[in-house]
Amino acid sequence: MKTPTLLLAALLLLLQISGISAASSGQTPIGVLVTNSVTNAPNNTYSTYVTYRGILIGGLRRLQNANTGFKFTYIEDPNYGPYLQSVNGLDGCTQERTYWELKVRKPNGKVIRPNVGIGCYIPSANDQIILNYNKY
Ligand code: B12
Repeated sequence: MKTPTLLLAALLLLLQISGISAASSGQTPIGVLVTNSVTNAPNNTYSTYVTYRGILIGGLRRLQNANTGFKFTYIEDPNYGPYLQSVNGLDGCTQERTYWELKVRKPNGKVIRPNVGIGCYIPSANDQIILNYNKY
């Protein structure tokens, strides 16, 4: 092999190794944005991560444990798993028909509304998780 070819091969190997270690280091960074469509209270933003292919609730727990001021509670639903009940002390309420809606702003800017909850959603790198207090 000629020197430039060797250099290119070495570079490709290095990139592959760093890619593998990024995946197995198990840190998928995500943002968390807390919004309120009912009272228009100020937004709060946080950063955390989920482990490789980890579920959202793991990242929310990590954020809570890091004492960033973020806190949440959930109720275990027998069929669908964890139902997000409160964020930062504000509870969803059946009588008032309020709940914490889960949305995600993808890195391309598109906002989706996952058809699963915090126990099933697997964030992608640089997802912005939107927890929005809303009415139904
Ligand atoms: C009504 C309803 C809601 C209402 C429930 C409030 C209420 N008091 O009625 C509201 C609007 C709050 C709601 C919210 C959400 N929902 Co919903 N909901 C339904 C729906 C249409 C009917 C449920 C029902 O009343 N069943 C009859 C009663 C008698 O049975 P039940 O077991 O007591 O029902 C309770 C659970 O279903 C629970 N619940 C409702 N949605 C969800 C979602 C999750 C993740 C969990 C853990 C529990 C849960 O609330 C019901 C009332 O207490 C179902 C679809 C369907 N046709 O079944 C979707 C459904 C259950 N919801 C779904 C989803 C994805 C959500 C959201 C995550 C959407 C979002 N992206 O924000 C959020 C939950 C976010 C959170 N806070 O964790 C999915 C769950 C799929 C899954 N495998 O996780 C379903 C199946 C619809 C779908 N897209 O396929 N939902």
